[in-house]
Amino acid sequence: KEVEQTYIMIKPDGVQRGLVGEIISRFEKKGFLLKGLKLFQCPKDLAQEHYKDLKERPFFPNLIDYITSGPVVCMAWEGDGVVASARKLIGATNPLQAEPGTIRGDLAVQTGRNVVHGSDSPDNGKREIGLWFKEGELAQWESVQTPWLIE
Ligand code: DAT
Ligand code: MG
Repeated sequence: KEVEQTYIMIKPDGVQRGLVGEIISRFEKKGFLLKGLKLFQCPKDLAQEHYKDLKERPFFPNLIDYITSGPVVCMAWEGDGVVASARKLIGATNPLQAEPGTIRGDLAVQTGRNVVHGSDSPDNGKREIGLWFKEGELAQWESVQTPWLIE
């Protein structure tokens, strides 16, 4: 069975606010495996494809402007249960409703500036990693920590 992967992205507000290290740290410390990482200026068509399920929503144009307003940090993280666990680490879409201890609960106040994205299902994890990373951009490696995290 394939190991589960999720697409995590630090949005332009997270980059501008100097939260890149802090956000990466949360996933690193949890014990997931980093498979891909890059700073990237997202073109409009990619942002639209990424959020295509939301294209009829009134906030869609704003969302696309926001995501393309500056560089983002693209990440692929791997591990059993990583999709749901990353969503928990990230917290609710509206940061005012996100629990303290979550990334959005601790670091953001508005839905339109909620600093980070995480895939909502393993299928979307695969789809989004395929969208944001090119062939050869993911690293094949094993962490020396793995035997100390997984029995
Ligand atoms: P999430 O990012 O928690 O998966 P989502 O997939 O429903 O949430 O929406 C994607 C992004 O779109 C979200 O992070 C911020 C924006 N968004 C969602 N609902 C919104 C709303 N009601 N008003 C403004 N922006 C919204
Ligand atoms: Mg979503």
